[in-house]
Amino acid sequence: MPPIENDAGREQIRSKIEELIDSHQVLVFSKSFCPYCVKVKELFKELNVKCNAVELDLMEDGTNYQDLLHEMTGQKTVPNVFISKKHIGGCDNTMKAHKDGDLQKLLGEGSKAYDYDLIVIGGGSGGLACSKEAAALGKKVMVLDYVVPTPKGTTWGLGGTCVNVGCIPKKLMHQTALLGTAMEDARKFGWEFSDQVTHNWETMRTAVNNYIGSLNWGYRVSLRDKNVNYVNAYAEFVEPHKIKATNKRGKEMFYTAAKFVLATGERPRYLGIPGDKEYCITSDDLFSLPYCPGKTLVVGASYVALECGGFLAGLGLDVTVMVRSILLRGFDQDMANRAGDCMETHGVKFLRKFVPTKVGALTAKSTESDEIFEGEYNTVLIAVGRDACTGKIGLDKAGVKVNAKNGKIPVNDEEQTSVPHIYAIGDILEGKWELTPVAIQAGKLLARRLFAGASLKCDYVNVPTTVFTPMEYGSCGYPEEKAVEIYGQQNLEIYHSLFWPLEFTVAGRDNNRCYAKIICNKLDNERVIGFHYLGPNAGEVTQGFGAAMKCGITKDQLDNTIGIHPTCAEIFTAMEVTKSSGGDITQSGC
Ligand code: FAD
Ligand code: NA7
Repeated sequence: MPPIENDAGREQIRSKIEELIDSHQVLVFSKSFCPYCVKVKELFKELNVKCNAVELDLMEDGTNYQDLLHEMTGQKTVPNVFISKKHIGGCDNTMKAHKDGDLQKLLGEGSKAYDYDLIVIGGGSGGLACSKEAAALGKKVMVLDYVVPTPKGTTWGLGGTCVNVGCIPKKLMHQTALLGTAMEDARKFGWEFSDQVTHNWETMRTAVNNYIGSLNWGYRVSLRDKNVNYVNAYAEFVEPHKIKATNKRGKEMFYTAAKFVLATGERPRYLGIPGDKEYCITSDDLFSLPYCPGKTLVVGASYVALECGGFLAGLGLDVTVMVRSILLRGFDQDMANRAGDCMETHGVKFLRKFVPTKVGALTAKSTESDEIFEGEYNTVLIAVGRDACTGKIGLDKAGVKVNAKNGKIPVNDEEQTSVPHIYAIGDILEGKWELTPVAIQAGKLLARRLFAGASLKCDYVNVPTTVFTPMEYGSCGYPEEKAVEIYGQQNLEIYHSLFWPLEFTVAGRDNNRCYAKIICNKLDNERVIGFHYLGPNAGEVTQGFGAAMKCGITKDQLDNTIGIHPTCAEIFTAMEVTKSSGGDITQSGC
């Protein structure tokens, strides 16, 4: 790298150095091979203090940085250490400051300059995990959580989407539907009960919401036990290190912190057509709906739509799903269509290639012709995607960059935003999974890196997931289309099989509807790069194979695994038919 040629270049580097110093409690300009630098970094590790090292030898313009540091501090050598914006010096000075107790004082003062070491905005899956972990590491932490009511006025307690209006009520209502199917099966197994079996929406809703209430309370208690200061208020930045918190009575408070984590999640999108906010509900309203939704139109075809449509039909309701284009965009399409077919078998109607144009009396238009559809429904449930809650939290005042197209926040592999002291996790991240365990893992690991000198990053690869449609679909790794795009059809071997769960045989249902598929990379020892399962208990089945894929399981290793009989999961230990062979995949016995 040539020396800096002009004043503009010099000023640019100076301001980068100043920004680094300002935004890190401990900053070490270092060289990766220097033993004195290693010693200093080790010291901070022992002190459990996050040390941010700038390795000058690994930077293209590292020499220029070193020259300017010389100019700014009078010190030419590395390590060149700053704590809470104060220049400490090199290795000897840092060790001496530690011995004299000055270092600890400075570290303390750094955080005392702010009200908190960490403020987390959003008390959902990611925010709660991160704030509790940071507090457990001895940091002073505040978490703010506030639910903006839906257009219908629905609101809920602490814990975010998953607990209140996502995974938890969804899975419990899915279970309610499965019990209905189980009751039908039960007659075939000899259970005798009156023909008059009905479902009571209010009883289910009350039971589910009581359970959610207990979880809300549990979260409050655990925040208190862990010394996290929880504030039920809406937070927005007013300065890079300062937020305004407005509670539901409109009272404003201001708080500052050295670091921030954004975990504000997403909220359902509306259609933007006449009547949508007035007449429609979203998943944010459904789980606490005071009345049974009755004849329902679900608009949208991704997993929230199919899961909700699936369990409503399972409760015996008349359900139609309006699909704009395809089912489960982003998922393996072969699997998505099979899951859709099973929904049809279980009574869900599909209205394909239509989009609504007006609600009240519902009108929709075809995406392919001039055809107009009109229908009457008791409830229209919109599930056409979710928007990141990043537009009204003052990110412009903090300088955080947002993708203007979708409101998502781009971060580096340490969940750091464009502003070094502000981090983001969970559903608001650009290009990452929108799943509770992912938000939790990212939040926990982030706190450990920030406050315990840890280095482990959240691994977003091979994340197992399950769609809880009436026939559940579990997957891990690549969808078939994506695998083909990346590796080429000729380099893949796909093994597949239909199967009939033993439990379904006596019940006499869903013969050869369940399906298993693995995608193997021929260039890499037939390593499994895609796992797909359509059948009962998909979450339970997929979890273990997710662990196996993390360990890099190959087809050979699957073949050498002895199955557990009689189960559904054992199908993966005995997959012989390749898709390319076109061989028969129907199953008739064990
Ligand atoms: P959230 O949990 O959404 O939490 C964000 C919190 O921040 C909310 O409480 C919000 O009100 C609050 N907030 C927002 N702005 C502010 C502000 N300015 N000030 C204060 N508070 C604010 N995931 C799974 O893993 N499995 C499933 O089965 C599953 N099912 C789902 C079903 C449905 C119907 C939906 C909608 C989602 C489902 N998810 C599922 C996804 C899962 O719920 C999310 O991935 C997860 O909740 C994301 O966590 P988060 O911390 O990013 O945000
Ligand atoms: P997704 O995954 O964003 O999918 C949105 C679905 O809605 C998809 O099927 C879209 O069809 C459809 N859509 C979008 N806009 C419209 C309009 N205007 N009319 C009709 N249909 C439309 O949303 P989800 O709510 O299922 O899930 C979002 C996240 O929440 C998910 O990742 C979970 O983590 C929780 P398309 O395929 O684009 O034609």
